[in-house]
Amino acid sequence: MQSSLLFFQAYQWLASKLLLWYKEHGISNLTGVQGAVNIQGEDQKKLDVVSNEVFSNCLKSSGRTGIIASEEEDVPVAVEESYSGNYIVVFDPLDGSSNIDAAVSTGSIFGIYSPNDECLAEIEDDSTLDKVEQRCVINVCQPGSNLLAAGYCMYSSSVIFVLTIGKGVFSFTLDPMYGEFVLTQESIQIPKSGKIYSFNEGNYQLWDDKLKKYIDDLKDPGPSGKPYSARYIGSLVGDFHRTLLYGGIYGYPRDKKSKNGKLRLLYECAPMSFIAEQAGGKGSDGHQRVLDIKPEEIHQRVPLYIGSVEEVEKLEKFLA
Ligand code: P6P
Repeated sequence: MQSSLLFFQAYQWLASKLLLWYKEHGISNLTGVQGAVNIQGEDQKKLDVVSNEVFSNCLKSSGRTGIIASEEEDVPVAVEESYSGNYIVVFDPLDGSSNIDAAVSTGSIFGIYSPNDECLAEIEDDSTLDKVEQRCVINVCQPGSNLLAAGYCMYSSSVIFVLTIGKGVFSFTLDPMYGEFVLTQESIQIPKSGKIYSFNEGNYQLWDDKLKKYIDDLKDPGPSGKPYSARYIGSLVGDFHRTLLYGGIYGYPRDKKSKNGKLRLLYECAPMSFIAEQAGGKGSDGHQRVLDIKPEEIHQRVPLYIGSVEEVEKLEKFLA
């Protein structure tokens, strides 16, 4: 998959730069806020802007990408005709960027949707898409039927690139000595269960009673005498990667303030759910597969519960 390989290159460049910036971030003047607010209403960090430009430029020059939709852009952008390909690529260039100034794990997430000629034929090149054009992008970006590839890159104690193209989940680790990603895990399988839950319990009072009962149940030591352990980094990529390897469940529920939760369907929940399912796990909004959700708009938010199949199914029983 050409576009996935392009992500390797983008990640390679970005990861090596991030590693350098992380090491020198105090003097590279790349921490802190950019002074702008994105469409999500979040303060844009300087590295949010830099990483968005890196991925956008890499994808635009690939010759394989027709449209890009980024968490950092208000609307999707069509690639200029002379460089344009067909794939629609959605991405969150730097998720968890509020952690940057504390040098805590962050990551980039992407999904690649299959080409749709009639949709692309409608779209003017190198322009931000108008409402009609956005509608055709939404019609193409059906996670359950059209998501061809998904992956993320985690920038942490090591830089790890995780990818699926629908034939299992593979991870690659950046070897800083050579500046290359090397295959480190093949056909990753999420443990069927795991006694780790990853929720921001600061929102507990805002959750509905069924969810509160579920969380309370996890804390009950029960006959084993051992309750679940709580782990929460506040970075989806870091929390998901731990769940992928150790098992358990990550959740970002809806609450009284955020009726659909916080995470975005197209470039966070759907790619992560595709990876989870490819690894034998599950991604749900509490009632249905995330991959069965029909998107209504580019930055649509949905509740997300993802991880070990037995843990997600246990959660779904409490919410039924
Ligand atoms: P909260 C980061 O902003 C993010 O989108 C995810 O990476 C992370 O899991 C979540 O939001 C953290 O949100 O409300 O717990 O700070």
